[in-house]
Amino acid sequence: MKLLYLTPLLLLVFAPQAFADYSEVTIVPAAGSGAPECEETADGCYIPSTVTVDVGGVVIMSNTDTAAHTFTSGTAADGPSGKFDTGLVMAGNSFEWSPDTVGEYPYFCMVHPWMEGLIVVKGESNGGDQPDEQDYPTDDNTNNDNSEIEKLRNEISQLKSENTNLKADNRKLSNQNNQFQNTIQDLQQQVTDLNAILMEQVKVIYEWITSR
Ligand SMILES: [Cu+2]
Repeated sequence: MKLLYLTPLLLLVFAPQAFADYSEVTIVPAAGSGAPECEETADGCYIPSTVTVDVGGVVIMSNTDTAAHTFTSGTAADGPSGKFDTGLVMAGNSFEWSPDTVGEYPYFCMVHPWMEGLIVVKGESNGGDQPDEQDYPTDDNTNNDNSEIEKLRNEISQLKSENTNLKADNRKLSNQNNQFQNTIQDLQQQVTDLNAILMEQVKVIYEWITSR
């Protein structure tokens, strides 16, 4: 039954991973895209030519090509849209853009206008891909939790038996204490008796002395 209560917590913990697919994407220019014809290929001039990322995710624009390129939002036909612009990215350098608005953002290269790509930004709460079954806790996770609970149960029963032992010890000590107290009372009684006898003798001796 307790597992049923744990399940919503587990979902909360694991839910963010459900969106991990789109939290970070990397775009690179196709090798040799400084010259036209990449636009004729299936891969396009930016690879991948269409990427999907969540709002708040990160798009890494990495220039792995030998030529300098830009990643500029907008289209070659209409010009820059102003959403993002890497400026000229030299070979080996990169640029990060974190989208904060859902939408489709075409982009192009200012130097090589045949280079065009598309970034699709999705919201996490609506429009985002539904998390896959695999993104929820798997049987393995559940088993881990079960073994965790089993461990705790064992610890609890160990502590309980320890507690029982301690209680038994406590009772023994308490009995011993009672016995000691009885012994003390007996001894005190004996002392009192001896005192009485002593006083009686003192009286007898005193009477004997004064009678002489
Ligand atoms: Cu370019």
